[in-house]
This record gives sequence, structure tokens and C-alpha cells, in this order.
Amino acid sequence: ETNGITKPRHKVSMHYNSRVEDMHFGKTHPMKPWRLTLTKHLVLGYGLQYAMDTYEAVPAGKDQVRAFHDPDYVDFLAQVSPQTFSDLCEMSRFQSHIPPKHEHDTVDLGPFNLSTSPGADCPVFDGMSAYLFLYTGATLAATHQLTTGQSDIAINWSGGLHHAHRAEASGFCYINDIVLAILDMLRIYTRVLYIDIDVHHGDGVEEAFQRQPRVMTLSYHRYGPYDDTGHKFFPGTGDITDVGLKGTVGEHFALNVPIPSGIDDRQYKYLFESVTGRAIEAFKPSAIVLQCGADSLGGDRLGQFNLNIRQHGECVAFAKRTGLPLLILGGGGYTARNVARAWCHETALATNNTLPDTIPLDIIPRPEAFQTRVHGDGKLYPTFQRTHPNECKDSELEGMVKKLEQ
Ligand code: ZL4
Ligand code: CA
Ligand code: ZN
Repeated sequence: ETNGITKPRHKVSMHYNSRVEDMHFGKTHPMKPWRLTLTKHLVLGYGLQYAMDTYEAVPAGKDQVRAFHDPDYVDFLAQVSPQTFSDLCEMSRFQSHIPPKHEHDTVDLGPFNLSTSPGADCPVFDGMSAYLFLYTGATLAATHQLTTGQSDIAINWSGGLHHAHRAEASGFCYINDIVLAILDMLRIYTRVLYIDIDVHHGDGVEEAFQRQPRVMTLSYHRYGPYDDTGHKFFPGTGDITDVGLKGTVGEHFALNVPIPSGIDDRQYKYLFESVTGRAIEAFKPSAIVLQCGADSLGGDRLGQFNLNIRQHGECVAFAKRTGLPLLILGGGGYTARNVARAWCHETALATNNTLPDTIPLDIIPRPEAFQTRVHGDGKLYPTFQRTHPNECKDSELEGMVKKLEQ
């Protein structure tokens, strides 16, 4: 026992490489790898390293990434930098220019939906190649730890990048580490359940396994018109009627829970527990992958839900109670101090520890990040002020659960 932190009876491992922290997507780009620095500070500050094994991740190999991604795309990602981008684009086999998907999109996109313009969702930035192969390496190491029976729960907060497609980057995601993990798990486990609590639809993972009855994908996400301009909330897919590829053996092995803005803890708990519970009963998974995108928290810069940290964590606790091998991944999360709070809390849950609400500011670097009155005043569990009006009606949520049960 150290700092009141105890080792659980089950084995937990965390996989990480601090080199991912140095990356910058661009000055005002919402994705900030610095949130991982804050997470690390809280995890170490509370002493959770004594409750699990921590492993320094090494980059994934190109061959490992090719298990899902297009070989030309993998080569491109392995070589690309702001300096090499235009030369790589000129090489004949990379010349395909992808037309913008959204008419209001002004940035010029290169091949694979990548771009050097600062307004892009998936910019090409310095050190990007190293970053991509590192977060993927950490996920694959975590997966290996589970499939070899060395861990019961394995965690990679730098992974969970659910939008990447076979030959296309999308929504801040370049390599789909989740798909690679699940492919690897299918060698050992009969059925894998993928649960996605990021505020965005887990489209890349769903698409990859749309014909695969051994993988059930289940995403909870904001769905519907974005604003007055009528644009859909990104990526615009994941309707309740979307249940996998019709006419294939994969039909009925995808579930989507589209949610209006402003959902609160009680409503989310009801939805999550009824739908996930029924999915587990019906599918009988042999392992679970949980994407813990923290942009479903209240006060997120991009999200529109009003979840507090404890309810976000309840989803992790629920998955853990199944006793199945569990891969826990990060994902979105754009208000860095809250991302760090949530993922530290969830690391504690994974290791059966409870943490005091007062952050040990005296021993963590950057205490100022957790000290502003509006953001919890040095507390791990602040109550978020509502930022989006609650557009969820209980009767509609009940209707949704009934529809999904069929
Ligand atoms: C930004 O400030 O909805 C990118 C992206 C860059 C820097 C300055 C440029 C300003 C918000 C987002 C112009 C930005 C225009 N900068 C961006 C249709 C869009 C095309 C791109 O959590 N513009 C695309 C993607 C989503 C769209 C969400 C979630 C990932 C995950 C898992 C991905 N894309 C409209 C937006 C900024 C930016 C500010 C931005 N992009 C917000 N939402 C999107 O699920 C990790
Ligand atoms: Ca989701
Ligand atoms: Zn997201």
C-alpha cells in the first residue's frame, strides 16, 4: 500500500509513451495531446501506478498497421511530414485528390483526407508519423497483454481513434487502433463487444466490422442537426435504424444510440445500462473493448452532453462488472482538465481504488490547470454547469430502448 492506493486482485496494465505529449495538431486545433500530460500527472499524483503495471509503449510496425489499413496509406503515413507532404503528393500513386465532403469546407485536401492547411480536421504536423505509430503501438501492446492472459484490464488513454478508415484519415483520427486491436483479439476470443461512449459516432469501427457477426459495435452519440445552419453533428452517421450491413451475416451486429443534446446523468445511465445490458445478454461477448471518449462530459469544447465524471465512469464500472477481459481506450475530449479528471477516475475504478475529491495539488506538476473556480477549484469531481439545454425527453428515450430491444 502506498498513498492509500492498493493493488487489486485482478491484473491491470497501462500502456503509454510520453513522446505523444510533444505533438501539436496546430495552434487552435481542438485535439490537444497535452491532455495526456495532465492525465499522467493526476494518475501519478494520486499514486495509481502502484495499483497496476505500467509499460512504456513502442511504435507499432507498418506490417501490424496493414492488418486493416491500405498499404499505400500506411507507407504515406510512415513518411509524411510538413516537409515531405507535397513531394509525396506528387508521386503518381498518391495523386488522388479527394473532393471535400462538406460544401462549407474551404481547406484544400490532399490524398487520404490529409492536408497541410491549418483549418483541416486531419492536418499534417511535425512529428505526426511518430505520434500515430506510438498510440497504435500502445493499443497493440495493451491488446497483447489481454490475449496472453497477463492482464485482465489493459488501458491506453492515448488510443481510441475511432473515425479512421482503411485508406482515409477522418475527424482527428489517422490510424484506427481500435480496429487493429479487435482484429488481433478475434484470433483468441470468439466474440468481441465494442462499446463507444465518445460523443461522436464510432463510424470507422462500425464500418470495418459491418459484415462480421463476431464483433458487435455499440455507439452512444450526439445525433441530429448541429446548429441553425442545419449541418449534422459530426460525422452525421449512426441513426437508430443503422444495425449493420443489410443482407450480410453482419446485419444486427451493430447498434446505435443517437442522442439529442444536453442529456443528463440519470437519462444516460438509464440508456447505457438498459441497452448495454441487453446487448451483453444477447451477444454473450468473450471480451469487451471500451472507447472512453471524454467529450461526452459537460462543458466539453466540442461535445453537447451534460455528463458528470462519476456517470462517465459508471460506464467503465459497468463493463468491468462483467468480469470479461477489458481493453480501455481514450478517444475524444477537448476540455483538457476534465479529460484528465475523468481518465484518472476511470484508472482508479479499473484498479478498485477510490480517490479523495481534493487533487493532491502540492505534488502534481501544473496544479494551476485544476485550480480555477469555474472548473472545480482543485477538485477531482466538480459538478459541471449545464452548457446545453436538455433536449432529451424520458418518453423518447424509453421508446428508443424498446426499438433497440427488437
Ligand atoms: C478545427 O479551430 O465537423 C480544426 C476543427 C482546426 C484551427 C483553425 C481553423 C478554423 C473545430 C474543429 C476552421 C476550422 C474548420 N482549427 C473545421 C466538417 C468540418 C470541416 C472542418 O472525438 N471544419 C467537419 C470532427 C469535426 C467537422 C470531429 C471528433 C473526433 C473524436 C475522436 C472529430 N469535423 C467542420 C469543421 C480549429 C478547429 C475547430 C472541429 N472539427 C469540430 N468538430 C469537427 O470523435 C477523437
Ligand atoms: Ca460514441
Ligand atoms: Zn468525439
